[in-house]
Amino acid sequence: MTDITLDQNRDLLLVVDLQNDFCSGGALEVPEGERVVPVINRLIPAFANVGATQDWHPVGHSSFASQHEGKAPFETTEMPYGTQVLWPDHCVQGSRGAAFHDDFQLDACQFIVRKGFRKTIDSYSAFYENDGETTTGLSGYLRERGITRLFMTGLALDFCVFYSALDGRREGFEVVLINDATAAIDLNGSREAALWQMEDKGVVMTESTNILRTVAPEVQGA
Ligand code: VGL
Ligand code: ZN
Repeated sequence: MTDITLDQNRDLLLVVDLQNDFCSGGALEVPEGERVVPVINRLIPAFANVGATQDWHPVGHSSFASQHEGKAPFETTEMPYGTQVLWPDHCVQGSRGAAFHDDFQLDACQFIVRKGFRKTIDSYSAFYENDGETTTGLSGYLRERGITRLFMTGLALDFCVFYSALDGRREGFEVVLINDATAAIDLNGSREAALWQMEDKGVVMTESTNILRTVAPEVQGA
């Protein structure tokens, strides 16, 4: 695989939803989600620009199956903005499950975008809520900082990482997916579908070693 040389002025490492509820034992666990934590920690020192997203739902959020009579987690329902997967209650604001994984080097993050805080609408993407219109403000923020290329990591590959990557493309950013720094929920083949659609939209696929190989040993991280 080809090496990717970073341009510190314009590249940003985006860490999506590296929260307890998406790791083993969490309310919406991604199988072995925590496996990505050391990979991401190794990548962090290689980047001058690092940011994170945090899934941040109020109690009784409309994406929770518990709010829909007769519905079980992982079933779907129709919302005014389209079809919505219903999830177990997860990432409730202020809860232990919503906190970042303890080992994640959060101190390196220059910003945290919280999303999913409006009770009646879910938000997978770091850029837009699930209506595809309501913005989080992230693209304006990144543009003002001169960022043009996003390196995507975190959880879950087939939901929040996927929608963030596609919206990043839609907003005109170059997007690179660091495969071994993500893990999938994989609901009904959603992992394969996400990978295929990302490639189709011009998301570049790579592995962390293709980036780490190009940086000096002293910044290759822990
Ligand atoms: C996510 C489902 C619900 C994610 C967040 O971070 O991928 N997935 N909320
Ligand atoms: Zn959520």
